[in-house]
Amino acid sequence: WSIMAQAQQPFVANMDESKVGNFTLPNPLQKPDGSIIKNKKDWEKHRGYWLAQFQQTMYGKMPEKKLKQSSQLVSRTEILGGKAIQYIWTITFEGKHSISVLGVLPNKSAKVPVFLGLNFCGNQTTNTDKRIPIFEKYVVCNEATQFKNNLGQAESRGAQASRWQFEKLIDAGYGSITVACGDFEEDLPTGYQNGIRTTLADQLGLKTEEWSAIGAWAWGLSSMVDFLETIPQVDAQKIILHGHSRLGKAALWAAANDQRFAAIISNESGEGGAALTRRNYGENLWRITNSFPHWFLKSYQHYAYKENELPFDQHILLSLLAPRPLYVASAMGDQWSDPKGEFLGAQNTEAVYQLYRKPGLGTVAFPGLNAPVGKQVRYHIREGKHDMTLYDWEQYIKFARELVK
Ligand code: GTR
Repeated sequence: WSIMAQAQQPFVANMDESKVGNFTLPNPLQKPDGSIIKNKKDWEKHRGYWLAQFQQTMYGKMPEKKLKQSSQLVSRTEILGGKAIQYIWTITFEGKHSISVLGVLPNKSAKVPVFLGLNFCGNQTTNTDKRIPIFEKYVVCNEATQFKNNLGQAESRGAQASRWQFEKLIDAGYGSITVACGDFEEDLPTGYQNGIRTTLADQLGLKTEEWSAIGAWAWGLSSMVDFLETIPQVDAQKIILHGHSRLGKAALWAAANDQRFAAIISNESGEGGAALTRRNYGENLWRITNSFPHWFLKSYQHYAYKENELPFDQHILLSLLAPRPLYVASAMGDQWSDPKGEFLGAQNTEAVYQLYRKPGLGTVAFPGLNAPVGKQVRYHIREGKHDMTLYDWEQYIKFARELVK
């Protein structure tokens, strides 16, 4: 069977652990000349090499220039019985591209740590408050009554509220900040045309094909840090970045490039996220680059069924987050994301975390259901489907309390 013939067959994901195949992971500490990095100083000199590999092969370049942002407070409203203030801001980059940011912060003047994450389907899906404008761009959600032709309807208010848990966060002393990923780039192959890769191409100094939708979302997350640094109620040293699924992939890429994120949570980010690409289980490189060609550089497709030739694997992306707290989570009912591959991605960061005298996962045994393992690098697999649930949030709040001080 040639690779071409294999790629032309209808895709059937391997879900059989005995058919995963053998592979050797690249060593994050090994330099191209074969020498091995032994301390954090040398790792810090070398990490740019790995970033460049991911930039050239997978997610594309990241713009280095900072843009001029102007922000406008659209509304400020007491919510949750006065416990919290809901903010809506419009941010405009270089006078050319505007986005809408939703913030829910405790109703007090002290600076608070915040959870920051992109949402899939518009800020109005996080909460039923009618003041939140309905997102008017293309979204991947399409449930019959809530969305029509991939556009949010009035019924979409609060449609994904369980993924946000604002009240839990407020009660625990955290704020929450979110933006729709589509405000930076709509999630479809032509999305770049009215996204920042096009509207800000001159200012950012990159051609659209030099980077990707995941790159654009990741850049958006970094631009949110620039913005949050200007908000007096936010402790910008304590931004906990989270992302579910494709937005988890973007969160990991953002935090690899931008060290200002204090901690990172990858919720079921799967293929192209926390899961090892060399494991043939669930979604694979061929499938993801065919279903979502805009997420990565075009050239990434060349590694389909040649994953062993990749210069890196996703454990190295996760290692680029060291020494910051990292939480990787899976769901039993989400085999498509390859839970074991996500676990191994997290586990194989150990060599780099140890350079900082930080424990990695500290176990090679795959844990049972709803039984988090690790400390600085943490992992759980919960029961249930592909989602971000109250159970997940309870673990993330605990993680933030213990490690983001
Ligand atoms: C799936 C995709 C996954 C994951 C997921 C999601 O269709 O195959 O890689 O990103 O979508 O974002 O929910």
